[in-house]
Amino acid sequence: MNEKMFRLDGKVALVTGASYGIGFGIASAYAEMGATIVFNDINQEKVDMGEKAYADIGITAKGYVCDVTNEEQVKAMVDSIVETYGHLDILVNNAGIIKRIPMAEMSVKDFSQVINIDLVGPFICAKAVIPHMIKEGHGKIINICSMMSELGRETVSAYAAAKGGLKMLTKNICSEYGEYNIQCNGIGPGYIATPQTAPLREKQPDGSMHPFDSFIRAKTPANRWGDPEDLQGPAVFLASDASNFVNGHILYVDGGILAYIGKQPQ
Ligand code: NAP
Ligand code: GCO
Repeated sequence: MNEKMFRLDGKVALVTGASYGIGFGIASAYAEMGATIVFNDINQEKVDMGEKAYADIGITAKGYVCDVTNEEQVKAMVDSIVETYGHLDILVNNAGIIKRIPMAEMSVKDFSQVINIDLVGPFICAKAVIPHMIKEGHGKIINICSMMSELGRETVSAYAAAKGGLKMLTKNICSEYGEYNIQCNGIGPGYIATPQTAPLREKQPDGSMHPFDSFIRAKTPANRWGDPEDLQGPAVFLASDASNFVNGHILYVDGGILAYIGKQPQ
């Protein structure tokens, strides 16, 4: 056992939807551990923003304009990465959206869009990289799941269905491709302070805390929201040789929410 097991030197990592937010945090950590970083976003403006954000912290990261729901674009991106760098060792299926609408009021179009990006997208990306990983004799696929892979709550039916499905897709990729030395695991973040959750943390007109903000702090033993940085260590572990016998596992990084009934109201 030595610390090099946690290094990513010589590895090429694709992190989807990583211009900012959780994906940016994970990709930055991979670069610090020696990996070559590539990422995608759905338009050139966001890709340019992302490449500059990485450059501002001393990381060279190539960005691709690619919608994870578009199989042709994903295949072209993955083929370009392999042609450019010779291999693709790590895929983080991070790109995702949420729509907070009561289920009975949600349109099929909105429900389907969330499922498409949050579940079909990871399928498309994993399907594109697996043949290359089989050829290389190794690979790491990390799916960014959610507490909603385990729990429901009002207004997030599509998201919970997608993230629950992503948990089982993770277990199935493990089952089907583990024999090729491909490990597929999930990370289940708790409530993380990113643009996706900004509406849940907005101050009220009177300057008080958003009720959901208070609620989450009371449900979290750590009594705080997580930051993308809280996910960096777990993400490096699952991308490194240190986790070569970990497969089909969802690692919850939630400050203890899933273990806790919640603080008694004072
Ligand atoms: P975010 O700030 O909203 O960032 C999501 C990223 O995904 C953005 O860069 C977005 O690009 C990109 N994206 C969206 N649709 C895409 C598509 N079709 N193709 C390619 N890229 C696409 O979200 P986040 O909070 O960082 O979350 C990242 C992942 O963690 C998501 O899967 C989310 O479900 C999951 N998660 C988040 C939390 C949390 O509390 N924040 C907790 C658990 C799990 P645009 O900006 O161009 O839309
Ligand atoms: C919500 C939040 C959550 C988080 C995360 C929790 O509206 O409940 O957006 O879904 O994003 O998925 O793990």
